[in-house]
Amino acid sequence: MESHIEKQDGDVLQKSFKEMISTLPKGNSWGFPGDIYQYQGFWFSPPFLQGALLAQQQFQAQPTDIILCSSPRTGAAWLKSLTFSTITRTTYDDSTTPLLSKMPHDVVPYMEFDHVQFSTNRHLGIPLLATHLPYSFLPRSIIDSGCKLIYICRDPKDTFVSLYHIVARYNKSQNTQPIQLDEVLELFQEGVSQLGPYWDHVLGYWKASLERPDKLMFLKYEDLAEDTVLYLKKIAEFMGYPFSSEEQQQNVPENIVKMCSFDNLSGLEVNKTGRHREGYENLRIENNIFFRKGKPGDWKNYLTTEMAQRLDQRTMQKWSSSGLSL
Ligand code: PAP
Repeated sequence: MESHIEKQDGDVLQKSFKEMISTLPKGNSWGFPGDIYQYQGFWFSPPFLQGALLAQQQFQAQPTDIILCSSPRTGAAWLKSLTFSTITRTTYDDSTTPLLSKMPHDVVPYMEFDHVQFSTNRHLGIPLLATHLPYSFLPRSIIDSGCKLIYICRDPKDTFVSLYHIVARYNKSQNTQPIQLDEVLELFQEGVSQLGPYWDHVLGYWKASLERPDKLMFLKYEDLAEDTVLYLKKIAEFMGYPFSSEEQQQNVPENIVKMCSFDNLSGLEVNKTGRHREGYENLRIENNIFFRKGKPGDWKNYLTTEMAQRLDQRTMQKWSSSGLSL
């Protein structure tokens, strides 16, 4: 049980955190209750920023850890299920994998949210953890430990459309004001979105991947969708869990890809009717919200040509000198 002193320390921390965020620039939270705040170049909701600061103070990475990094809505759940299935392939099969009863975010928790703050459910012995933190926010121990990182990025147009949908659905479930696509597109372009500017989030990891390619693998959602088996083999190799030729002959990578496909995962009962963070009243969210279409290029169904061109221009402006293209 929490001691009196711990509770007092917690209250003091909470108070100093509240004082600290009251000094930060505030931004539009896309209809979520409360504001988002700009801290060291990125926008955060208060629980997220608090989790980030706690992670920086408390998280101790192990050299064997593998951290799955992403900005929101770029394919983290998919990457979690693929890497988890690869690492545990000799422990579980299609009929016993925890992915049948837990959604990917419950199988590989977010360091700054589910692991540090709630200290729950890190699978002992399974070295995977995830984060949405920008590269410059990663706890020092992650860099110092030399553990491996995998980053997944996505076409900004699809990232935006996916973000728009999850926020719209979440706001609807909370009966808050509906958001307008053109208004939030404007905010996204200006960088005002959870963990935005999106382009800067991607660039931080891209540059680090050029400096430390042995430690940071940079993936694109579109490439993964184009040839999932090929990229899964590269991921397995990078993580230090390569598929043997015997496993390849037995189609082990193909079977993992099938198990983790959008159609399969989104059709599982747990992902249709289960809830994420079930024990936490304000943060509880239906699992099915995380699975929408799972297709590259869906932006064409939502953005006008002019909207798409503006986003592409911003992408050019931000990335052209970095060598990164999609
Ligand atoms: P999060 O940041 O909210 O955790 P994340 O998992 O990174 O989201 O990305 C969600 C996107 O991945 C959604 O894209 P969409 O809105 O364009 O459809 C989601 O549908 C998609 N997704 C989830 N699981 C898979 C999968 N197994 N294969 C391909 N895409 C997937």
